[in-house]
Amino acid sequence: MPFRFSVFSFQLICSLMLLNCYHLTMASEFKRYTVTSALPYANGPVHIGHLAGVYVPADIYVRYLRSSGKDVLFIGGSDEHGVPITIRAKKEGVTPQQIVDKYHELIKKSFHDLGISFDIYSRTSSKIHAETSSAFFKTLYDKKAFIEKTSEQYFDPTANQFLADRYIVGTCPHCGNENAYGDQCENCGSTLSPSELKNPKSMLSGAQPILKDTKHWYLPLDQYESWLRQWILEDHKEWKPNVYGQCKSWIDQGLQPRAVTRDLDWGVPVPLPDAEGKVLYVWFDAPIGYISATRDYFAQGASANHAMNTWETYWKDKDSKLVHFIGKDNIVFHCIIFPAMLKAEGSYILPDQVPANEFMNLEGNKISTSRNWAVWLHEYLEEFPGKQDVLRYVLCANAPETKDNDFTWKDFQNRNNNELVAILGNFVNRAAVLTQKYYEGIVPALNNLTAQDQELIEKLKTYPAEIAKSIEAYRFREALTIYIDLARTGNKYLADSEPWKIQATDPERVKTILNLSLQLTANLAILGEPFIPFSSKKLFDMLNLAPLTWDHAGSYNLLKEGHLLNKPELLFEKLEDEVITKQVQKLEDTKKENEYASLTVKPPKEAVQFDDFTKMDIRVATILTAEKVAKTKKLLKLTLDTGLDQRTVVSGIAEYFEPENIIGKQVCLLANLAPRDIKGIESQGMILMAEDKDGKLSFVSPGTAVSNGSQIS
Ligand code: B3M
Ligand code: ZN
Repeated sequence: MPFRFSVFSFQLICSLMLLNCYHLTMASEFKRYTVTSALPYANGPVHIGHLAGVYVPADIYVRYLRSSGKDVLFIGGSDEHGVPITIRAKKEGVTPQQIVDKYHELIKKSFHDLGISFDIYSRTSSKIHAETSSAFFKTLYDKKAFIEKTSEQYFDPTANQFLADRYIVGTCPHCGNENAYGDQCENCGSTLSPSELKNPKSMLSGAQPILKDTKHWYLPLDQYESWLRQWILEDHKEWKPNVYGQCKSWIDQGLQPRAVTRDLDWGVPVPLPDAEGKVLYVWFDAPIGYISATRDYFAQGASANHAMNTWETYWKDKDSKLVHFIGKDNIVFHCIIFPAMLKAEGSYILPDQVPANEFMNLEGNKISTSRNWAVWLHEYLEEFPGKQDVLRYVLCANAPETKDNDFTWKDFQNRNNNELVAILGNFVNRAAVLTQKYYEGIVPALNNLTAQDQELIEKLKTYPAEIAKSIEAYRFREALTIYIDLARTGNKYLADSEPWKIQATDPERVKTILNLSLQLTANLAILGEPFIPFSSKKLFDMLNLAPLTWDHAGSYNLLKEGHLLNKPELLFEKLEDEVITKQVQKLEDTKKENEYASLTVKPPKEAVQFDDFTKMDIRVATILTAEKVAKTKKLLKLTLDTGLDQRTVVSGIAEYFEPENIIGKQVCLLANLAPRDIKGIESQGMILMAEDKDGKLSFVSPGTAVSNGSQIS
């Protein structure tokens, strides 16, 4: 906690100091762009947190660059190594390769269906990646960039293998949680090392692990400290405050050598003769995955717009701008460790920008894969067919660019209904429908321009540069706000000029108004492409135009007089409450399931002697009357026929039973419990109940009717 606090307070200071510097980077100094987006672990599907943090902003950036005629290569792929994958495989009783095959395909398809426009979506279990990453390691090894260290690590003598931190469970030294992992306690959130756990146990065999010597290769980050200090803290003051702040905090704490190999049987084998059973650490090979993906792309045959280059152009040419889109938990790896690796290798360029986002929460809680607290992309695509742009829009409008943000279904509905439908859809629809109605879909003439028209034209001209400026500064929310403002301007223009009112009296004026409205619609199609590409395509189709690039935007001459439009289509539709309620309900169900799953059977009580048991006089009795005890929620006042007498018992079961439904029921009664006063009523005994895992109560009754007063023994 104190560590996190210091990062946070530092970020605050930075945001104040750096607010002005961070939008100064200009796009124009570079000849081409190498844009990477974090490689998701192929051990589960992708959710809205991944999208808002990484893929939606990266895709907006890339689409904008392409539309601006820039040479850009957009790289993605699955991260298929690492312990979480082997754990998942073990749990499901399959091989790690089967796990990654399944999720790689699922992730790849869902990205494609959302319109994330990778030039390549590769994977790190590929041959080309094994080659690229082992060659990288070998180069560093040959340059003597590593130090070798032997240290004691936990070893499972039964399973005969070294244990990754995640494979060790034990008691947390901070909170006493008995199921803490070797790297982290999920109960109190502390970061741990396996040696801190009390009673460590191997998750593989349950055996108590022993300490055993093992040799590993380390990247001596301490040797890069002064270089990193200069390169980040001095030369990259324009980095986002959250990124810069985390880097500063890491560097100021002092950097330590980091092991880049592991004892594990899943990963890229360490390419050295004395390294049997050792693989590259996943965070060593994964970022090299960006490079292997680029090689993969060129090996498969690059498309015409890249074919004049080689993979090396994008990684070694100083005129290439390298940009890493990541989430905040990946900052240290992309800003410190990977650059140190690249620097050690010597022939690569370094990232110019690392626009990391903070986290997106869901309905007030942290997104969690293990607790299924997420909106999964593949499920969204199934449940909201044709609504890719709504999700893209909402995740950008609410992106966690400077702080954690919250996704709520209510906000999703509001933004769809009040912004996409009411502002953008409404404007475009009015322009298209009126053109159909008055001119059978033919673009009317632009006649004399009034002051109002001139004002619109002048304003329109400013939008492309304004939106571009925000995108180039990685302020995608701001860019989207400006974009929607253009549609708002269009609505205002129509509302002020009221063509529907003057069509009868001044048809020539109406032609100009609609011509300009259609020109504005064409601009909305161009400028919207990075954000809402599916709707942009629909707009171009509606306008019967081939898609236009960014440099056309700002013009009011995109549609010629006499050009025939296609039939108008609705761009967006209103989302009704039922749709949203269903999603909220789904999350409520998940919450209940989680609560239920977290309850466990209570541990056994201490042993008692038979005599202790026989002291209790337990008898069968029948409920004669039942009524709620006034001013209480839980209590029922019962009259029981015990065979011995009729007596009153107060019982805390009102939340589970309606009084009228239990009359006549036979129950078991602890009859010799000393009478107690409950809410002013003398309760003479206690009814036995079974309590379920989730707290639900039911009666303990004899299997068949027996006479009241029968004893239980
Ligand atoms: N797979 C971690 C993550 O999803 C990781 C990113 C790798 S980027 C090279 O948080
Ligand atoms: Zn703990």
